[in-house]
Amino acid sequence: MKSIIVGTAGHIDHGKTALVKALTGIDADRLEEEKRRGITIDLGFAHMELAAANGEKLRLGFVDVPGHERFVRNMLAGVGGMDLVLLVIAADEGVMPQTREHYEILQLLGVKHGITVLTKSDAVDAETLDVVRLEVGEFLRGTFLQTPAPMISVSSFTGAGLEDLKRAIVAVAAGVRARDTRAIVRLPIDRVFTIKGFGTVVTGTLLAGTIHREDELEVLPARRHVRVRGVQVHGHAADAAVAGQRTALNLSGANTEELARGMTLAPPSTLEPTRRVEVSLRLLPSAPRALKNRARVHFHSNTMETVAGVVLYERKEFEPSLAKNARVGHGTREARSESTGHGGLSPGQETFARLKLAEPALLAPGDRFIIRQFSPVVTIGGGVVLDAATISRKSQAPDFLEILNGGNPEKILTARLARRAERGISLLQLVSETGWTKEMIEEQFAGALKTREVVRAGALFLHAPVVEKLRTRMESALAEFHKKNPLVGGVGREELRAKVQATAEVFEAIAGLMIREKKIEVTGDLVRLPGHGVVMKDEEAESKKKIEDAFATAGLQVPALQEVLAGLKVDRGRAQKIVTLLLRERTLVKVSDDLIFHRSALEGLHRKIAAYKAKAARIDVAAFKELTGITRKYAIPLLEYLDRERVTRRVGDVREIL
Ligand SMILES: Nc1nc2c(ncn2[C@@H]2O[C@H](COP(=O)(O)OP(=O)(O)OP(=O)(O)O)[C@@H](O)[C@H]2O)c(=O)[nH]1
Ligand SMILES: [Mg+2]
Repeated sequence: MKSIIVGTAGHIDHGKTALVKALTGIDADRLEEEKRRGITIDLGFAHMELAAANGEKLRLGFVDVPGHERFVRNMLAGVGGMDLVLLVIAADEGVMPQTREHYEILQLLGVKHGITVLTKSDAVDAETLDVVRLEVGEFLRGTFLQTPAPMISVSSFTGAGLEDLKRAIVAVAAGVRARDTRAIVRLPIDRVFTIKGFGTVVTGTLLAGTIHREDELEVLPARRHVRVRGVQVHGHAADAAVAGQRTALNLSGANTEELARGMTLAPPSTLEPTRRVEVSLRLLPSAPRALKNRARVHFHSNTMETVAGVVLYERKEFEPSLAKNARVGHGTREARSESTGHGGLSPGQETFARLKLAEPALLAPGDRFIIRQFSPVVTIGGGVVLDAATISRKSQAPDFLEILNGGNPEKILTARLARRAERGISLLQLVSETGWTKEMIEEQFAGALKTREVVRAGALFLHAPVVEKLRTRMESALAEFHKKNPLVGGVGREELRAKVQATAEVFEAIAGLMIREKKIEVTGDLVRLPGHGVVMKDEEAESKKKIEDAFATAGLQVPALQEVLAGLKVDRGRAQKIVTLLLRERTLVKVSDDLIFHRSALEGLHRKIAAYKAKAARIDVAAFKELTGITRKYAIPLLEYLDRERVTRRVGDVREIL
């Protein structure tokens, strides 16, 4: 079963609501004021089912919009989810101002499927109808509604043409692509109300994904968590609503005052509201004047609206051949001229821009939007959101935006990866930046991971050139260290990480990679280049063994270091270096200025304390001495060591075992 959203558009009084009623039997004008004044003020909804050509059921959700010029903002809240639009033009009036304005909006929003409906055919004679047909055909030329898109004349009064219209809807609907299943669930709210005995209900057109009963969702930008108590699709209770359906949700966790049109429901902690978006922006050829850099405009996207400041980037000439097409984004490189500075955007032109929103909104790349002049309020342009996760205050590189605009998911992901440079980016961050599911992202990266263009580093993805850079830094840092410290076994991890300037996560990932490739070696805490580090002469190696053994056999009753060194064949200086080496390797551990222990002895101590903890939560010096069999001389520094290691904590005269 296919579900699509059919929207109306057109001038006031041209018979949109009457047509929806003639088709569905439902009066979409639900407000008392609408009924009294005989006009539509806010969005209206209806639904019906038709049989598709293949015999399957076709579910149609209708969104009926107001034609009055004062209510264009309500129309904009409804137009976002439309798959197929009925452009309604009364045969006795022809093309009127809001016919044009609505039609321009539909094109800016990238609506691809539609039917032109000439209403009130009963009110004109056949000749007039023919003339209107020609006029309207001319008006539509070069756009998504030009022939072969159907143009059908109907009368909602006599029913003439309605069957033709239904057939045309079925035919056009067959070409409507199913909603994106690779995108994260998003339901922009268009209505909020209460039903007695039910509580809070919100409605909207589900843009992507599936919402089930009992799902936990987050209301954004309010960041309120709610639970779905019930789902209704087309007025009937359902277990789930799927993308492309008019959806009503009964929610717990929020009351009507806390929810409003313009907010969006999404999975919890997945998507981020923003106040800055990078966009591709087109000014309508009919815009009254050029759009100045830093102009303020009204911004509408999905069901939300706010005020936005426009920062124009390098200008992109708008291809004349596209001028009447619905193509707003996805411009080609050729469509962009050289930088023309910030002289403003002329009518008919297209450019990249940054929009600064007065309030945070949940927007995702690919979302279409409309801008209206601040005052007087008229529709002047629109475009597509390219990036809603601007990580820099500076202008984005045009190349980056060009790739986002290009629409190739793999290239987009790689560009987003490259933008994060040394920090890398996690799968969850990518989900939040793109609005795509994890599965979609992993699938898109599969090829690049194989060719090593993208490298997976723990929870992070890194771009290959960045990995290369870090690897080079690591190698030169190590080479330099070995040159300066020929007798030392390697650099400590933290020291090396600081030199490489990588986060802990990225550093570990790169190190892991290099270990597997045998480009570096690691012993304990020390990292070195293969073949580097300590090259010991026989007597040095023998001395090293002697020192190690002396401490290993001593247990916790360690000898003084000087005593051990005195018995060696090598001189003082070299002996000291060997001790440094053992300390770096963490074979030996310095516990106080004059006490050094073998690692194995300390490990034994840790085990003893752990076992003791099973009997008592606290230990004092006497008990510690008894437990370890050592004198006060060793006991005090060892206890202080344990405090530092957070194995124990001193409380007065005793130690709490942690
Ligand atoms: N003769 C005739 N009149 C019609 C037909 N359809 C609608 N009308 C009349 O046209 C007027 C406007 O109809 P609506 O359906 O409310 O128009 P609308 O486009 O929804 O108007 P708004 O929502 O306010 O923009 C009403 O008085 C209808 O009775 C038709 O097929 N034939
Ligand atoms: Mg109406």
